[in-house]
Amino acid sequence: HTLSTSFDVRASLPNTSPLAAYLLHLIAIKRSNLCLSADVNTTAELLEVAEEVGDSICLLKTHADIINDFSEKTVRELREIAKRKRFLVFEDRKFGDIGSTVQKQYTQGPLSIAKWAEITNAHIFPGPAIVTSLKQAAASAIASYNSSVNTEISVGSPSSDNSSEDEPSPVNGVAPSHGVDRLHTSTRDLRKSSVVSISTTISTKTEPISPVPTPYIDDGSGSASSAFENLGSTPYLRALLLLAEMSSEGNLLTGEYTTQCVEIARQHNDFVIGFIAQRSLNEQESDNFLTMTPGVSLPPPGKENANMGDGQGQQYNTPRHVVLEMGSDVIIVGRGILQAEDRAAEAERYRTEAWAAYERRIKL
Ligand code: 6AU
Repeated sequence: HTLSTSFDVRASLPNTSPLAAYLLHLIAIKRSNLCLSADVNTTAELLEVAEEVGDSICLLKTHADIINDFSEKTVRELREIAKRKRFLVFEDRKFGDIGSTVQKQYTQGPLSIAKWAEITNAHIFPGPAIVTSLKQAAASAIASYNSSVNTEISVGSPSSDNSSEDEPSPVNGVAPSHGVDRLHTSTRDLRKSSVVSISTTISTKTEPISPVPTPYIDDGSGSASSAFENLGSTPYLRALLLLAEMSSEGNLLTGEYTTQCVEIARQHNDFVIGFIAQRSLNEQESDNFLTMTPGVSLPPPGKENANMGDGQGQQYNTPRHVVLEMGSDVIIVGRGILQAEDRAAEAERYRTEAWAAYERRIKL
């Protein structure tokens, strides 16, 4: 029944997790069910394409492990663009290991995905513990971040020069932006055996867990519309997509495997917000999963019969086919946009096509 229901109405259905509701509203406000797959190899290219197409997308998907110079700067600047242009970030990590290992892969290492991506994805071939483990890791990563910005410990005897008191307090769980200054402050205080904030160390080591962008806040750009204002406040949230089907030729995610995936998602619909799939898998009355579909491209104008593949197993369908005929909600487009001469214009072409297919599907 989600096929004929608008994104706005779906945002308000019972059992819709806060992040899914937020994304559904964001999609409706931006009139964009387009996710850019930003498969680029440098931070500069990532930021450039995010600026160029940010207004046209609801979601930006990354493969952080293909960015040669991925660093804290990559994350900080991407988050700044995401906040300003109002899109969520989805790290396409495709987790696929035992629970204990995926927890570490999600929260540790040079990528520390849980700190900066609202959404990530996982295969279910290791069994359902991959979902519960990622859910647990997301919860504790957020809790530890929140406590890091709120907790102070006393090291030795407090001195009168307690400069940590002068630091701006976190607003809404958001760490102060001048983390490096705070590190210097804490080092000085530590030498003096003064009061040191735990947050100082944690929030300067890596970019703090970012909040979901808050479109309702006027960021000074003058572009906050009343619709964005109505979207309301969203706390730090993380969510998961399960790979239920793939776009590549000869893949094994079919039949009973896909059915099992949907079952697992239903049992954890507070964390699993949807699927990577080629068609809607919402079958039960209570299902309200978001379907996100990769393997989407538009043939260049005048070449409607062009071969729809990349010669390496990828299979492409049009936005209209996946959204209108297969019931998908969000199209994921990489090279179709990245290789265009005018990427902003091409993103708009995809957004318009996918949105028209959605409006036709719900018969607006
Ligand atoms: O549009 P493309 O072909 O340039 O890029 C498609 C993007 C790539 C793939 O890693 C990803 O979508 N992808 C996925 C995802 C999103 O999980 C699943 C799948 O079945 N096929 C697929 O292409 O970044």
